Amino acid sequence: MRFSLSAAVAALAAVPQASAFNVDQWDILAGKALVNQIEYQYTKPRYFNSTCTPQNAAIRREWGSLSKRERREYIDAVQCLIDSPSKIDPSFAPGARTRFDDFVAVHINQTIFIHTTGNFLTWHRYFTWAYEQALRNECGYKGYQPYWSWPKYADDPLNSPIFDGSEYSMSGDGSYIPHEGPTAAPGIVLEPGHGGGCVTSGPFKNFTANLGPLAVTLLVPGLDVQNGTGLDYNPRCLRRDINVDAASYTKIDNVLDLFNRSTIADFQSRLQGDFANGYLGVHSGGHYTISGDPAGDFFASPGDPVFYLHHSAIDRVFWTWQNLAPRERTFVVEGPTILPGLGIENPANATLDDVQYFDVLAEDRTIRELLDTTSGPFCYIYL
Ligand SMILES: *[C@@H]1O[C@H](CO)[C@@H](O)[C@H](O)[C@H]1NC(C)=O
Ligand SMILES: *[C@@H]1O[C@H](CO)[C@@H](O)[C@H](O)[C@H]1NC(C)=O
Ligand SMILES: *[C@@H]1O[C@H](CO)[C@@H](O)[C@H](O)[C@H]1NC(C)=O
Ligand SMILES: *[C@@H]1O[C@H](CO)[C@@H](O)[C@H](O)[C@H]1NC(C)=O
Ligand SMILES: *[C@@H]1O[C@H](CO)[C@@H](O)[C@H](O)[C@H]1NC(C)=O
Ligand SMILES: *[C@@H]1O[C@H](CO)[C@@H](O)[C@H](O)[C@H]1NC(C)=O
Ligand SMILES: [Cu+2]
Repeated sequence: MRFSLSAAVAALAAVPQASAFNVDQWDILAGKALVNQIEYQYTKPRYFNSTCTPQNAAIRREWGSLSKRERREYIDAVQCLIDSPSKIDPSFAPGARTRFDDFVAVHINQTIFIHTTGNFLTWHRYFTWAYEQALRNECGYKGYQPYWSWPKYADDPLNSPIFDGSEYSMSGDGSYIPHEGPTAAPGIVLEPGHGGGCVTSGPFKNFTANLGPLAVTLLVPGLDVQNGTGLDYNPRCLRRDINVDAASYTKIDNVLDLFNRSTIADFQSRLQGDFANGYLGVHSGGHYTISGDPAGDFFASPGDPVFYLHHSAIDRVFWTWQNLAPRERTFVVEGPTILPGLGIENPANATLDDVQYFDVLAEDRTIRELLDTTSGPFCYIYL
């Protein structure tokens, strides 16, 4: 029973996308991960009373494998969040106007506690899930959060179904403003792209970013950091500078390189880059493929709607890595509780029982509850 089910799921994992576009090595490993996750459910620790199984879980799919109609349903739901009023306390985030802004505000406030920290992967997993829940529960979306499989488009991101600027895309590049390339990480300066101005095509061409920026990396005249917390009202156009130099760090070899790293510490630090050795990594690589404002801002990056496709892909990397060896890689955490380099001596290290705060976005949860995509609050898998 178990064996034939695994075989069926493996076949299922390989088939649906095959006719639409090329299946890559990551897709094949994701299929193996799914088979392992199915087997692991019988022996995994029962921390929670979840009725979720990998077989009844929601399936998150790649943007390019969605039909045009499915992409439009997603885009319309995002537009609904943008058109819905904020629920956050205005004394906390005075500049939040929309429900979409609430997510940006919580990310800005938590930035120094959720990057290069032990909770980086689980925090962003839960954040992306909360966004998916808002699309479904508040905006009538019937699908699930799609992801952006960067390697499929890394040679030419502008001609991808994500950025081609059509009404079925997440909008295209900004208009061209001559500028220098961004410093994407300490010591890593990228070639500039051909944008830098406001996004002029696709569903989000008239989108207004309200919060931030706090850490501007797009070097165009007149784009100024916001002083204070970054949570004040600062309406401006969405700018992008689609960057093929950054995309080179998201090619398939950069993804595959992660899966044989046997410890969570090695895996997550390679994923977030090795800046001292000039290596940007897939996480920053994806952010800087978008570039611009707010996408190139470490604090306010969720203010570009494509953020959630990127972080769903980061989560798929994490999910694949975990389920290639689920017994050893599911309930593990390692790393500090605050961004290193802020002058805090020997900060506490993250533990499985650390509580993650999400304000009005979602219930507080421990890291332990956020490590298995088929228990705790979650019930999804990836194809
Ligand atoms: C799971 O269910 C059992 C029996 O109903 C209950 O005693 C236990 O507290 C529940 N555990 C959690 C984590 O909810
Ligand atoms: C985040 O928000 C809380 C609640 O308003 C506040 O106490 C805290 O100082 C904020 N953190 C940062 C880093 O701004
Ligand atoms: C763009 O947004 C402005 C301000 O919200 C609005 O007045 C205008 O009608 C919008 N244009 C389009 C094409 O949606
Ligand atoms: C932020 O503060 C600096 C220094 O006081 C000032 O030069 C800059 O104009 C301020 N930026 C904004 C957007 O107000
Ligand atoms: C990763 O591990 C797999 C399975 O153990 C092995 O087949 C593959 O060659 C390894 N890849 C690298 C790059 O080490
Ligand atoms: C955190 O973990 C690191 C690496 O294992 C260790 O060197 C450090 O002492 C730990 N910090 C605390 C406060 O326990
Ligand atoms: Cu982040």
